[in-house]
Amino acid sequence: MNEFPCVVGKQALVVLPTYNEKENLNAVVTQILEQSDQIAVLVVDDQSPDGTGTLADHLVLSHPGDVFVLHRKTQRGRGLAGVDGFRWACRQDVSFVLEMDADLSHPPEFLNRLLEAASGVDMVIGSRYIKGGKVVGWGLRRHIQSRVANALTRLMLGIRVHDATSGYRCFQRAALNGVIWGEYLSEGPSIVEEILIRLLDQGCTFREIPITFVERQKGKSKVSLPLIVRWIKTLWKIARSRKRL
Ligand SMILES: Nc1nc2c(ncn2[C@@H]2O[C@H](COP(=O)(O)OP(=O)(O)OP(=O)(O)O)[C@@H](O)[C@H]2O)c(=O)[nH]1
Ligand SMILES: [Mg+2]
Repeated sequence: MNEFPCVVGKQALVVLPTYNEKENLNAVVTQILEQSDQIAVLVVDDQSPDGTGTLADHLVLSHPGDVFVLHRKTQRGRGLAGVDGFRWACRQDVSFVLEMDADLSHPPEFLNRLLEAASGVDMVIGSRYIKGGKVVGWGLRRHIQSRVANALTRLMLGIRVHDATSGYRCFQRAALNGVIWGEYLSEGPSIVEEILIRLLDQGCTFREIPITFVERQKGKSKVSLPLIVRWIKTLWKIARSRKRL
């Protein structure tokens, strides 16, 4: 399958990193496309053992021009996949690039609100932690984990974003293009914070809008203790590398 076709006649492209999301992919892609005929989707799969990549190929065939897939063959990682997906997206003739998780934690109903809020700013963050934002389905431990991750990010990077760890975002393609071609430290989920800080350091503007985050109903989370430890170490490296600039 040609991995570098073009997105034609769309306003926005959603980058959707996937690893073992076979149970969610059809639903999330269908719901995204239902929101607007101006939105296309790029699935970025890391050779998921459960066959998510094959399902993505079928979706490309059943939604020509609306769904695209990038099959990564090198080292897997949420961060590596995100950067490759954004680089692919930045080569396309779209005004906006969005990112979201494929597990339906980021409800596609908010896509149009993110896009509407993006006029006049470089980046819109779908926030759980401003008035109107919500999380559904988490126990106390997950709430604490997420709040601590946010506080740590804000402290270590010295930023005042309410939901600095949110991976539900919309970027002006031009702004993203200005930061995405450099070297990144993150192989894993800290890519969310690393891209955020790159944009802020470039003087990019942002706005947060409330979203509802829904705990995944199907498939398994890829978050584990070693991944959290690596996230903290990489965040530390990101903070130190900024001080050296
Ligand atoms: N391509 C790719 N995608 C990944 C990888 N790890 C995670 N993802 C995707 O990144 C998104 C977020 O991963 P999740 O496992 O849901 O992690 P999370 O949303 O940070 O945490 P939870 O709230 O526990 O679900 C999902 O769409 C995953 O399929 C990876 O190594 N490669
Ligand atoms: Mg998730």
